[in-house]
Amino acid sequence: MGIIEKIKEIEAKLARYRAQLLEPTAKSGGAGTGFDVQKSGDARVALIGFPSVGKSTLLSKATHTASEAAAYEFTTLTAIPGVIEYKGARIQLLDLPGIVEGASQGRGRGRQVVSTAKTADLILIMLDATKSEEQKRLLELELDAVGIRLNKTKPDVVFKRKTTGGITFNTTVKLTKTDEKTIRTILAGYKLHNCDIMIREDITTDEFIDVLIGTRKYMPCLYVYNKIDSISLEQVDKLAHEPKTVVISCEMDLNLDYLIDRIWDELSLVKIYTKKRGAQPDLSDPICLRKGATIEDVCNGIHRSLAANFRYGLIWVKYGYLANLANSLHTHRRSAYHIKYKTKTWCLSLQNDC
Ligand SMILES: Nc1nc2c(ncn2[C@@H]2O[C@H](COP(=O)(O)OP(=O)(O)OP(=O)(O)O)[C@@H](O)[C@H]2O)c(=O)[nH]1
Ligand SMILES: [Mg+2]
Repeated sequence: MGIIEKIKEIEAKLARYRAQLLEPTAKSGGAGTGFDVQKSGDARVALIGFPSVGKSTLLSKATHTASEAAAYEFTTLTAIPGVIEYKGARIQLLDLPGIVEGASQGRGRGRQVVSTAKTADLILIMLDATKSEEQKRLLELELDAVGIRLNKTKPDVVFKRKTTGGITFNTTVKLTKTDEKTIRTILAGYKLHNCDIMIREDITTDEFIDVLIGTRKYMPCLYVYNKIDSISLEQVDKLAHEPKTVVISCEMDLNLDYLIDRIWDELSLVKIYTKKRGAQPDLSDPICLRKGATIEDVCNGIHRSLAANFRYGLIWVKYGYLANLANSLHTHRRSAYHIKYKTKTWCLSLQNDC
């Protein structure tokens, strides 16, 4: 075996060991169960951060729920839910205990905190603007360790296990960060000798292992720097220009409205109003669903039994939203639709073609 092959083999092994290292072990408390908080409202947002960054202060400011805030660390010991009411939607904001380095391995209540974070639709990583940049990387590592991938999309890889036939390997793009040999070595390491693989994105070796393991959660995240009242204007300006970042001061009420705006944008909620024939819709009572929701989801949002009996419906859409809607309609297997143009709104007529 040439030196290059040897290096590739070691790289594959390294990637596999890295993934194993991050898997929960029996000793570190198993998979970990989250705090028992009932989901309510249209979406859940979880606050993650080191102790004393101001998570509870934010919950108390942004919602009607009071969560004890104090200058000492670990003030909050359990999950405390509050509700943000915004644009007719109810967003559940979850205050969680502060986590420490090693949380994912079971330190403090870390495992419980990160398991609860997994149940959210959006993660707010709260940081203290007066502390070093290192805190951001450390928190990301903790979440990474429990399989949460922040602001990333699932790698575009099709992986199918088979019982016979060996390995078929195809790519539609040129792989620059890994290669077929490394991937085959990894498959052998996981004792996978029969499977179909189609790679449609320039992935890394670690991302390929994520696909193999299959339990990764890809979640949107906003980085929130609090306590900007205590740093210089230049520093605030620098932080504010980082991607997916909002700078705030809970104590001085700075930028909190903008934070809620950004939370709304990140959640990409879609509002749907129902109406009776010949009547105007009730605009104060929307059904809120995540982007990409299907007609089936809308039916389920009204009543469980509706989807099975759904025959046809009419939809009015604001002009610019038509493309999105048409995309989501495609995902409902029983919908055929045609589009009629009506003055300022589009009207879609939906039919169940079964
Ligand atoms: N200067 C400044 N201090 C703040 C701000 N927001 C919160 N604090 C202070 O930070 C301290 C910690 O606030 P908490 O809200 O208890 O922090 P936490 O993140 O909930 O802390 P744990 O529950 O221990 O994880 C308190 O003394 C707050 O008064 C802010 O915007 N500026
Ligand atoms: Mg707290």
